[in-house]
Amino acid sequence: MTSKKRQPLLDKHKDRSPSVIHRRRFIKKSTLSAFSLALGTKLVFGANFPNKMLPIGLENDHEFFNLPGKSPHLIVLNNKPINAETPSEYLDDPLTPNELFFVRNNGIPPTDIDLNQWTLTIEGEAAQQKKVFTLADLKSKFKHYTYHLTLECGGNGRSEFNPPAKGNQWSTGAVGCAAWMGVRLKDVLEAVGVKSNAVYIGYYGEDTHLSGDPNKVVISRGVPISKALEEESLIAWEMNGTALPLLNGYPLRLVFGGYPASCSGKWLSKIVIRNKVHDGPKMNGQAYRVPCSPVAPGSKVADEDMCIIEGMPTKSLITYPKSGAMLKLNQQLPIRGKAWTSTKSIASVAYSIDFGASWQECQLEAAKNRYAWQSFHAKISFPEEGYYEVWAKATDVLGNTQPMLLPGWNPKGYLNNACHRIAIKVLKA
Ligand SMILES: Nc1nc2c(c(=O)[nH]1)N[C@H]1C(S)=C(S)[C@@H](COP(=O)(O)O)O[C@H]1N2
Ligand SMILES: [Mo]
Repeated sequence: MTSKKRQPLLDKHKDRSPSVIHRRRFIKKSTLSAFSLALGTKLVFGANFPNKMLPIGLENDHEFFNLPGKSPHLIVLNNKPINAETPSEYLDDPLTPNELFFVRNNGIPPTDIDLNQWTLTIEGEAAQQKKVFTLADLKSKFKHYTYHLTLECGGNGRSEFNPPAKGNQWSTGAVGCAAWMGVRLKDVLEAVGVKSNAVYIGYYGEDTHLSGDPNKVVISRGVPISKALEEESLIAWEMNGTALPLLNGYPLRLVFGGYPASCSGKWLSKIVIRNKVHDGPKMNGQAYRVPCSPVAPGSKVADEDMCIIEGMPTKSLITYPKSGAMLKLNQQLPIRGKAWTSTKSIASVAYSIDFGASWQECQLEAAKNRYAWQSFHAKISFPEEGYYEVWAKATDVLGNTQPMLLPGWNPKGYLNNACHRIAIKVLKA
């Protein structure tokens, strides 16, 4: 395992003070000139630069690593289990290609998969009956649907937490949007029969626990029955027109746009319809939960004060250019990106080149369907040569927007929807 982890921005300062995320102070002149020296150029709008942050022009590049069926451009954070994220500049396509789609495994994917033997069992206290479907049954008995659905790991952006949160140190790339094809979960559940006391569904997959113990369940999460019955909630076997990659759940998985991707069970073999909140591994304790009320950074929070994450927050990512791009003062910089929300849709995306002192609107495209990400773009002119950062901020139709710095600290490092930023150097014309 030779992949180098990306340096979290805030950790470099080893400053554990909670004031870091609550207050912005102006940075010192001496710090400013040190930054300018290291960058080899002037930090324009440096006076607006948030205290305790490092210009991203000073970040290190990552090394490449190879995964089966995956692009060498993915950044591998761990290879047992496999966890790999997509650099922001590789999320520029309207739909994320399969080989660039992030991977978040908690265990070991199944091997020797026989499509003729694969079955999906539906059962549970709130199921009218137990039913077993073959893949052929699912494909022939139900109508097929395709939706563009954004999947984002609940821990995406964890690397910016301070104090740090344990777990994969995702930077910005545990997200992607693909065209998923399969059958509606709703149609399958209704064919089995959902009792009126149904509260939740839970999934089981065919991956193996890291311990190798065949009786240990790797992860078994789920969603409220209302989410399960939404039109866009799929049992999918195709991603962007071809079979799911093995690492993304081949041959069958759940896909719930808008919810933490941990709900979208891979290598799917069983769904339980529960008469209470599902209680499989990683539904309880601290996993995929955040404090029910905000806590001070670094707090210990009792399990009973933690609440299950449901909708993911409104967020955006700049996907072009790559951070560190250079241009001349007489040129305009085209920028592009994606914005997504678990509410209805994104209403606007704005960019700033002066650390949030002022914002300009981007052009925004409509979503293909609910939970699909939306593309945005703009053309930027810069007032003088030097170092800049371009920041992007999305706002959804309900008015939910993104904070510039890490929002509510939580023990496991979930739900970071802080604005994304890229470094730009403007040279003499
Ligand atoms: N069976 C199974 N399903 C799983 C997981 C897993 O480890 N095993 N990981 C979950 C988590 S935490 C995430 S973020 C998503 C990642 O989906 P992807 O690897 O296709 O990007 O799958 C979810 N479904
Ligand atoms: Mo996840």
